[in-house]
Parts: sequence; C-alpha cells; structure tokens
Amino acid sequence: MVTVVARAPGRVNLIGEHTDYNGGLCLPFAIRLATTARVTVRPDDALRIASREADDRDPHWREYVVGVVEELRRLGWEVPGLDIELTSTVPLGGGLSSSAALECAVATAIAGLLGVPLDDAARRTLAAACRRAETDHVGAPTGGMDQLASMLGADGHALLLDFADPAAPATTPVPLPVTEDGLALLVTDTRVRHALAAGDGGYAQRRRECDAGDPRRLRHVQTENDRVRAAIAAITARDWPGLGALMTASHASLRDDYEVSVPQLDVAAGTAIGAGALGSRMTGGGFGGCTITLLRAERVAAVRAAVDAAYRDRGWTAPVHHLVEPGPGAQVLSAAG
Ligand code: GAF
Repeated sequence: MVTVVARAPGRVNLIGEHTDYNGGLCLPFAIRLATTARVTVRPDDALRIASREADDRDPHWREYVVGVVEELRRLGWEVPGLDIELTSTVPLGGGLSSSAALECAVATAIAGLLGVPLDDAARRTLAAACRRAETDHVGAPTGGMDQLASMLGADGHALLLDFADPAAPATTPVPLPVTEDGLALLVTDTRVRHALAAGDGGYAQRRRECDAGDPRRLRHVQTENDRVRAAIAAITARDWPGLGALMTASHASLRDDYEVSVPQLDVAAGTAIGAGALGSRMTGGGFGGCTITLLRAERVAAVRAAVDAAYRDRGWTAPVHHLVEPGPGAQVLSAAG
C-alpha cells in the first residue's frame, strides 16, 4: 500500500487583521507548530479519518478533510479511497489556524501521493482548494490568508498578502530578522476558544457589516491596511519599536472599531506592554484565541510572568505561551510503497 506523510504549519498573523476578505493586506507567517497527515491508499473507495488530538470541541474537523478530498476531485485529481491519520501540535481552535494546517497537510499528502510537484502554482491551487473546503463544505466564510500562509510560508520570512484581486492574491516574502536583532515573538493563547464556522456568529457578521458599508468597520480595514504598509517599512528599516507601536495600534482598532476582542485578549496585550514589550495585539479572527507580542528576548520571562499573574488575579484559566518564529510552508516528509 502506498503511504505518504506530509506536514503543514499553523500560522500567526503579525499584522493586517480582517483585511483579507476586504481586498486588503496582511502579513502572516508560518510557525513551527504543524499538523501531520499520513495518507495510505485503500483497496476500496472509502475515506477513513482518524486524529490523535481531535475531540468534540470542533465537531467539524472531519468535514474539513472530506471537503479537501472533494475539492481536489472537483479539480480532476483522481483521489483514491484513503486511510488518513492526523496528529497535530497546533492548539485546536486556538487562533493559530489549526484548521488550515489540517486542510493543507491532507492536500499536500494527496499531492505527494499523486506525484504532483509542489511548485508555487501547485501550492496556490492547493491553498485555494483548502479555502473552498472551509467556506463551501464547513460553512466558515474565511478569507484565504491562513491557507496561503500554510502553503507558501518560508523559513525566516513573513508573507505579505495583497487581496486586491481575491482570485489571485499577490504574495511577497518579507525577511523577518527579529531573532538576529535580539528580539522574540511570543504567542499567548488565552485558552478562550473561538470557532469561525457558520452559526457561531461574530466573524460572519463582521463580513456582512463590511459588505453593507458600516463606516466604523471599514475605518478599521482602511487604517489596518495603512498599518501593514507602515509595518513593511518598519521591518525593512529594522525599526522594531516602530513595528511594536503599529501592532499595539492594530489591537486598539480591532477592539474599538472592529469589536472582535475579548477581555482576555485585552489583558494579555495590555499587560505585556506594561511589562516592557515593544508591542502586542490579538492575532487571527478574534473572539478568543491568541495574542502576538514583540519583545526583547531578555524580557520574555518577565512578560510571561506578568501575564500569568494578571490572569491569576482575575481567576481566569492560565494562558499558554509559545515562542514562535517563521518556519517553512507545507512539505511532503516521506513517501513509501
Ligand atoms: C481568520 C480567517 F480564517 C482569516 O481568513 C482572516 O480573515 C482572519 O480570521 C482575520 O484576519 O483566521
């Protein structure tokens, strides 16, 4: 039996939130936390899907996989019956795009199985198919950033995405030499779980408000696009305090104009800055999930301790911290049989 193993990373968005489905700019990077898919051809045409981590928190997780297979078949790919085994280090529903990592790992393994070379064009095709699996099969009306970050991520680089043409987003790798300059990027998982699927409300509602021209929502989108442009200039100049200030301003806009933050995100970001971080913001769709904080490496322990204490004082579940750095996009790890 032919078996292919592939991995696809989660992502964190440095800046540019709720802009992808509004024709705007965002700047995510692939992280080193990833989902691994082991795919084995079956003698019949069934799909058998097993996951070591998945539980009932996201009842849709199997639909993501079935959606990917159906979208690839719709492209004319002859996907046979498969046993699919999944393992993941991306926290489920935690704002680091566990769903995109799942979709992209399965799609990449199937590409490996069918001998499709993973060039840039194939990666874009897979990202688009994975996004359709999410929007059309699961009913989560997401904007495409997450799948592109997972498929096109590059070691040491963020990825500038421009959705001016949503059918063919422009992608530009941007070197992100934060560790070289003695800085760190800290993701803090609030443990407040979000879900983007239909019925869970807020994300789809924001999309409708933007489509209807709500001025405050659109003010966020416009100022956020300006902040992404300014962030590129700050990164190019290695102006890290400047980048931090833009991240903090992004959080304020998401909290006040876009209204997708929650107290746990506000406290994590505000406490990090109070403890000496250069900047901090919620990352991802909001309503829970994670913050991303830019800070000097020597401040990591103090910032973590301050956020932990702030949560303890409020009686909240302890947050989980991850130091992150930009890693590679999806890869085939092995093929046998
Ligand atoms: C989620 C979505 F999946 C993305 O497409 C994007 O809209 C993000 O929220 C907000 O920037 O991660």
